[in-house]
Formats: sequence, structure tokens, C-alpha cells
Amino acid sequence: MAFETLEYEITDGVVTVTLNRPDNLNSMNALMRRELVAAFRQAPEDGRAMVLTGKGRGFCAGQDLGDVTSFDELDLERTLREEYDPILKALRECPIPVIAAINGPAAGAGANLALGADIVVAARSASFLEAFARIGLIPDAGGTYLLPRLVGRARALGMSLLAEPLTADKAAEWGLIWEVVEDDQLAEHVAKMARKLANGPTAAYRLIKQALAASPANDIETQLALEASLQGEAGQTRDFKEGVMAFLEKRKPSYEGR
Ligand code: T3D
Repeated sequence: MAFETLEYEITDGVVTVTLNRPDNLNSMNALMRRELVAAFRQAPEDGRAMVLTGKGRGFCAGQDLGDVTSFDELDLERTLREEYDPILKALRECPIPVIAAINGPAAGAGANLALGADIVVAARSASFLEAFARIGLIPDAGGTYLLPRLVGRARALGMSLLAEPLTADKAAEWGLIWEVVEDDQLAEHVAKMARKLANGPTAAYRLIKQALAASPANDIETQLALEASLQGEAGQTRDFKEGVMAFLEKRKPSYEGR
């Protein structure tokens, strides 16, 4: 697909989307917001795993504040409902695993875009900043949903109210993200992880994502029923049979994603 604000590449079943407005740390304008939604919807057609990263020294600095030309004409509720929320929903609904490779500052809606991914790997020099309160706003783009679920109330409130950058190491220690790697190893490390996922049991990954996404809102009865139903589906896949046969035959499984 051709985008103006994103690079979109497909290699060995992995779709890599690179936010590409490096002069302002890949902050989001309206076009980037639309293109991100399109990319999350297109990626499962083109590959079996997706990587989201940023060009240059930043991941994403959230809303492009340079776009705010007239406060009188601003309607943030509309922008969120019509432009930001669809990004987070498209990311959430993306059936293939999405890895966010955080190469530098992730701030504002950029931090919450990162945290919406399935696996977040950060370069050691990267940071996470719920910048909103610095400019008199509340965490949006899914921030108030994701933060307490990832790190609990105390840390969610500290991050949101104090609006100070959190180092990648601290983010991993708190369980906000999956892991930290050295800066010069980020791209290779994530590419290897993405290739592994792209060669994995794609249908099971979709069902795992579905089960874990539903979990926070469910009681145990409902969640057990959902698990049973989704496992029933997984058990019908070609890849389940292949996984069991490969185990019994003491060989590596060859998954086809169905
Ligand atoms: O619709 C709505 O408005 C509601 C939705 C809101 C969603 C949001 O995301 S609100 C939060 C918006 N984002 C921020 O407030 C973060 C602003 N940026 C920063 O605080 C800092 O840039 C960082 C902490 C992220 C990184 O700091 P540092 O020192 O590494 O870089 P820098 O020098 O501040 O930035 C480098 C350049 O990027 C600089 O431009 P210049 O001087 O080289 O020409 C800077 O102005 C530009 N830049 C950084 N962030 C933004 C930006 N330009 C436009 N918008 C930005 N968000």
C-alpha cells in the first residue's frame, strides 16, 4: 500500500509500518491517523505478523501540536471519537500479532498507541511520557483504559498526573512493556521475533488475543465459557493437528496459519 505518512513494507510474512514524520518525532496529523487505521486493517491481508516503529530518533510524540491553529475551531471530542479511537480499535481488532518497536520517545497519544500493541519492545534509550497533563489534557487514545490495567492505579495516576518521562527500564520493571534491548539491537531483535510469529499458528494467535482482550470485563464463569468456545475453534485448525504430530514425531512444526 502507498502511504504519505507511513512506510509500509512486507518481508517474509511480516508487515513493518514505520511512522514517517521524523522532523517532529512522528507526531500525528489527521492524515497519519487515517493512514494508521488503513494500515492496521490492511496488514492481516499482507502478512502474519506486524511491526510498528518510528523513523528517526522518536517513536511518536502524539498529536502534532503544530496542527492546533485555532483553539476556537478545536473539537477534541470529535477528533478523538472520529480519528484517534478508530486507530486504537483497528489495532485492537487486528487479528495478527502486533509488535511495537519503541525506538525513542513515545509521548501523548504516541505512548498509548505503543501500549495498545500486543508486545512492546523498547530500546534502552526510549521513554514513555503521558504528556497530556503538561498541556492541560487527560490521557486519551486509550490511555485511561490501558494504564491501570497494565500497571495498576497508583502508577497509572503517577504517570498521568506528574507527566514525567518513564525510562524503558522502569517501564519493563513495572510490566508496562514486554522488554528492553540495547538500542543497536532493537531492529534485529524485533525482526527475529516478528519472523517467529509470522511462522506460527496464526489462528491460535488471533484466538489468544480475543480471549485476553475479553478477560478484564468478564467474571470467571464467562471467561471459562469463552475459553472453551475459542479452544474448540483452535482445535479445529490444521495447525493444531500439525503441532501435535510434530511433537509426537520429534520434529519442528510447520505452521500455515490456518
Ligand atoms: O486532537 C487533539 O489535540 C487531542 C488529542 C491529543 C493527543 C495527544 O497526543 S496530546 C499530547 C501531545 N504531545 C505532547 O505534548 C508531547 C510534546 N513533545 C514533547 O514533550 C517532547 O518533544 C518529547 C518529550 C516527546 C521529546 O523531547 P525531546 O527533547 O527529545 O525533543 P524536542 O526537541 O522536544 O522535539 C524535537 C522536535 O519535534 C522539535 O521540533 P524542532 O524544534 O526540532 O523544530 C519539536 O517541536 C517537535 N515535536 C515534538 N513533539 C511534537 C513536535 N511537534 C509537533 N507536535 C508534537 N507533539
